[in-house]
Amino acid sequence: MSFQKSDFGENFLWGVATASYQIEGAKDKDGKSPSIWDTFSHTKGKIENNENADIACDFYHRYPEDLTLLKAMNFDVFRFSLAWTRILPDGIGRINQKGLDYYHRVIDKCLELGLQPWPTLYHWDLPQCLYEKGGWTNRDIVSWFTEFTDVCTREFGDKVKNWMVFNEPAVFCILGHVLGTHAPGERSVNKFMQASHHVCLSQGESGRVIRGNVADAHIGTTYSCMHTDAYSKSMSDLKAARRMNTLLNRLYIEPALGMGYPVDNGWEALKKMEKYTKGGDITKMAFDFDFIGLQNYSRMVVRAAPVPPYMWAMEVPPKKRGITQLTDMGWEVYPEGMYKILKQFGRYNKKIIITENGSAFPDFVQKGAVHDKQRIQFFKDYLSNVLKAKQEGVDIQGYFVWTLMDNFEWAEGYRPRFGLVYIDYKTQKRIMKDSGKWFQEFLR
Ligand code: GCO
Repeated sequence: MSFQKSDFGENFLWGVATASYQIEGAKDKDGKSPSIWDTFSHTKGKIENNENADIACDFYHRYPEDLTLLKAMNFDVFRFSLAWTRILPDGIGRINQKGLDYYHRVIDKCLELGLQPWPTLYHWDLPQCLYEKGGWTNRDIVSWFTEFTDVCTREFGDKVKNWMVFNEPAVFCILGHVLGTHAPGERSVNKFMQASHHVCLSQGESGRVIRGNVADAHIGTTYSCMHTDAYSKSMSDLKAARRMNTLLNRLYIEPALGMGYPVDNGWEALKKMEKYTKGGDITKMAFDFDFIGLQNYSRMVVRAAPVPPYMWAMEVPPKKRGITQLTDMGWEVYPEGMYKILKQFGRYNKKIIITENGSAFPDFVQKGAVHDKQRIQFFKDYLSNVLKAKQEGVDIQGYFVWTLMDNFEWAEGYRPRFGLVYIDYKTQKRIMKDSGKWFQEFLR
């Protein structure tokens, strides 16, 4: 399908997304305290090549240049996250003015350039000191997180109207608490259940704080979503795919929509959640978000597993299925998955903004340019599936690219490059890739 910008509608929002820990650097600057990601990345063996984001893209100092590049590519929206450790270095209580000042500078630069600032309150960099008190597994985090929300929204609420509570609860709960591949590196199903429940509670409560503090706020929260397919037509594989769908796509959104936990799906383990649920929690988890942030990269093919890595279901990795079209993350390029997951989420009847979509491919600088053809094709194919779902009536009102520039890709370190802008990490030189130029033309 060929398409142009106007096919998406006049008010459709075009943006790019980033996250504090992945780009800012300035690890100890101006009173910032360590986050769980500082600790985790400095623990030997956790990150490819033992890399860390102490410097990353040095966005902390180079934001004027980077935001100017973003504007040059003709986007309207800059999605970024607020580092809790810069604003409340002790997690709660003492406010660090220098941290607030930094985000004021970033926000003011956006406004000066005519970019809309869209902050996310939590993109995984929990203060280490709060982790030491149990982090997401401690129910007190609901009040810690609402305090952080309160400080941020009172401070920035007159300039910033678009807010997102979480980035991808499923990822930081599963990878951080069961698989142990992300900070804080826990491997416990019980901790995962506890953390998930406190995340769902915080989600609703934080939404209410924003609503109370910010006049005319437009409030959302984001979810990592993946269409799930069964590996075979056998009953057991079909059931496994259903359970995986619940874990990946339903567990964190349905409580927010007032539907409670999705216990209707034959995933017995989910009933454990009741252990942590107190009277009134179901109501507290619900909040009338203005939009859902949907983030999609690939799909998952699932089959029944005899042992429970989690939930008696396991992924059949693309390589094992003979898929050759893989990104540098080893993910299958599957544009139809975007369409399918949008149709699934469309059934919730809420406004959707695609708050992340993108791909990592090997990039090379040739005579000062980066010819990333594969990435351009990826965007064309995914965008045409977005358009198809939109034309069939799914209420999609924006699309944000992951990501502005190459950055620290969590456990994978700096190897995968997702940016529209190439970074030379030795010199911090920025080069707009051909994909950035493609958007520049497309959005002109
Ligand atoms: C996520 C995060 C990003 C990642 C991106 C690529 O969606 O996991 O929001 O921080 O870098 O998704 O993996």
